[in-house]
Amino acid sequence: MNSYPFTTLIEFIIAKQADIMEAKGEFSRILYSLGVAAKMINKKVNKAGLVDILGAAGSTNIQGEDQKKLDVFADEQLIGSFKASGEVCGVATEENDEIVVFDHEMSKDAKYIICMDPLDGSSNIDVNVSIGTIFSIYRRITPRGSKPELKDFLQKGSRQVAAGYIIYGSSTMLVYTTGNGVIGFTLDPSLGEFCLSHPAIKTPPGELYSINEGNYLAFPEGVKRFLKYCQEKKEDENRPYTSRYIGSLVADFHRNLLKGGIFLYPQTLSNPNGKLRLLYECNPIAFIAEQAGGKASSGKTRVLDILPESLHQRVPFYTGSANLIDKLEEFL
Ligand code: AHM
Ligand code: MG
Repeated sequence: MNSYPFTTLIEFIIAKQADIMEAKGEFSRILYSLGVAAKMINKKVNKAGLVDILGAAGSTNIQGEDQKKLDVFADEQLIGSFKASGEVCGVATEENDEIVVFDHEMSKDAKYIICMDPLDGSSNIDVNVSIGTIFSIYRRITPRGSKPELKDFLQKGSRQVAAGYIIYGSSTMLVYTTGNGVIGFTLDPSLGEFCLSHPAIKTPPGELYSINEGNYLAFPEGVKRFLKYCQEKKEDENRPYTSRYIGSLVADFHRNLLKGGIFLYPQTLSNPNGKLRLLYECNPIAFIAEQAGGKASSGKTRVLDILPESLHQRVPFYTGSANLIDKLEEFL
């Protein structure tokens, strides 16, 4: 009998292995690899300020290793971990212009590909603000044994078999879905284990809105009208709503997921197609939003129905509680 009062990620994986994806332990191995990389990244993120101080005198740290930007470090950790799992044949990441193909012996028969943003919101690291890792898993289209191709990555978000994020915040959490609800694990730093803390996340109706209002003048008229609606006084509807914006997608989304709210990133002057990337930012978050009972839209269509045309494609992104997305769509 386990004396530790929580179910750890490993215990959960073993218990649920038969229920998820194709019941052959493939997802378990991917999730396990992700958990290991997440702990390595978490350790580095926690030391970010310190590493800067230690690295300030030159480009090497006290062990004599080259100082690496944290997002590059995260990218390398995750790629290394997924490669070692043997279940992933290639990845697309924010850090690499092209797809990264794993062609060593172990992974050539693997049938999954991953799209990921290794460290989203990384400009927030320097100021101690929450950041995250976002991932999205698809079954490849090309035959096993062959090299994965671009078309394996350009699948609609509705074809994701799993997606999730890790938030490096006041605590570190792993939140994911395999299309059967949303589950959250919190890292117990004393044990170094992710522990089941949120067995079934459902997003409540929302009264929070999150947007970078500095871009207001470039917003579509419908978004401007929606913002005015949020700010109007109407006591029986609890308006004005509260505005909360961190500037880290994972942190903004995570708060709204648990408390209820809407996150908006419309087109702007500098990003006429929106800023956020469809494959490794919007799609995984949209999958989680829907699985928690919320919605995700580009303003024109359901995000998960968009057929991607390129790896780093951007899209206007609206996600969160169903009541607020429905209301926004009335204005749009
Ligand atoms: P990044 O991938 O370069 O880190 O940018 C993505 C981040 C998101 O986390 C966040 O939602 C958005 O950029 C914030 O943008 P802005 O600073 O324009 O509000
Ligand atoms: Mg990003």
